[in-house]
Amino acid sequence: MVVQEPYLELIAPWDGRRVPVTLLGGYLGAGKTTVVNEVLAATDQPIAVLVNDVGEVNVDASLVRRRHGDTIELTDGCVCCSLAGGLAAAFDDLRERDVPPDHVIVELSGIADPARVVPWASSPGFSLDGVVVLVDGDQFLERLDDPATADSVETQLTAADLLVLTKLDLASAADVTETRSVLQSRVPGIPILNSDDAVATASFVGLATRRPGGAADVGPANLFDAHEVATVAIPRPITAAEFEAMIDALEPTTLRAKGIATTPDGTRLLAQVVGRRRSVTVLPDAESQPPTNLVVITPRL
Ligand SMILES: Nc1nc2c(ncn2[C@@H]2O[C@H](COP(=O)(O)OP(=O)(O)O)[C@@H](O)[C@H]2O)c(=O)[nH]1
Ligand SMILES: [Mg+2]
Ligand SMILES: [Zn+2]
Repeated sequence: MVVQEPYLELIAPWDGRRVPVTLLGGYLGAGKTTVVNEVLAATDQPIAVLVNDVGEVNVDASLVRRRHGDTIELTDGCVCCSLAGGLAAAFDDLRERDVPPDHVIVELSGIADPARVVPWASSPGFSLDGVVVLVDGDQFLERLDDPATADSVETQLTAADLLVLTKLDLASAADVTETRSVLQSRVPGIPILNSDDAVATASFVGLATRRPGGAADVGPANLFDAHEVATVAIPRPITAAEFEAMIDALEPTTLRAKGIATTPDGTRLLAQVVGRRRSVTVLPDAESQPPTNLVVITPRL
């Protein structure tokens, strides 16, 4: 539906004020939730966060909520394709609030094409502040070389107003240099920041500079088709050794997996898998973290 501007003024809440929306994209495991938490930790402003996880369980939402009350979960589908209605409903909920948040950050699923979500961010009461796409400094080149993932990664780049390199502590200087030069040749003219600089300057929540012509061409929603999302039950309880063995046994082709387990003594363990990097760590505040199933994303063959 095309909404004419005068009509839009009439139905826009908050005295016509429009809340800026940042779309935060980037491939599976690029570091989106980590960056959201860093941004929230750096400000006292009321920021609403919409978190989209494609699995049946939204592990990220609980990891964000741990530090921030104002989190809306969008689970079991991707907001750019199957869950667009859920995203619209989330914006409707925000619009009904008497006091608007200062800013909305949408953590897109790792397989979402941000360009497809742009129209929602400009619905009445909201305006798109910018599309920030994270690039995993540790694994980007590998993902771009892999025919199973190259298209998804490249489509996301095209939608960006700002690119942010993450995981610089894991990447070699040579890889970072090459990643930057590949980005400059694939999507020329899009600024590239390092994640620590971007978070420090809060480039995310005050971007306010849409790239002219950015995210214009929206192709068919097909990134999702290239991925298989499975939910695997984690035995409750499970020992740390058993959980680690379960994570180690995941297929080598696994692109992303995550889940929260509980041990016989009630300790919560968080599994994080991004490609070849796999970790199981103890979650601090056990009480507030219910265990989940394991969400596993692999290429669809
Ligand atoms: N070493 C390192 N690990 C990171 C960094 N950013 C994220 N990670 C880890 O990468 C994994 C995926 O991060 P997450 O923020 O959940 O990525 P998302 O899937 O894009 O939301 C987690 O295990 C994070 O702890 C970073 O800058 N350095
Ligand atoms: Mg996340
Ligand atoms: Zn999608």
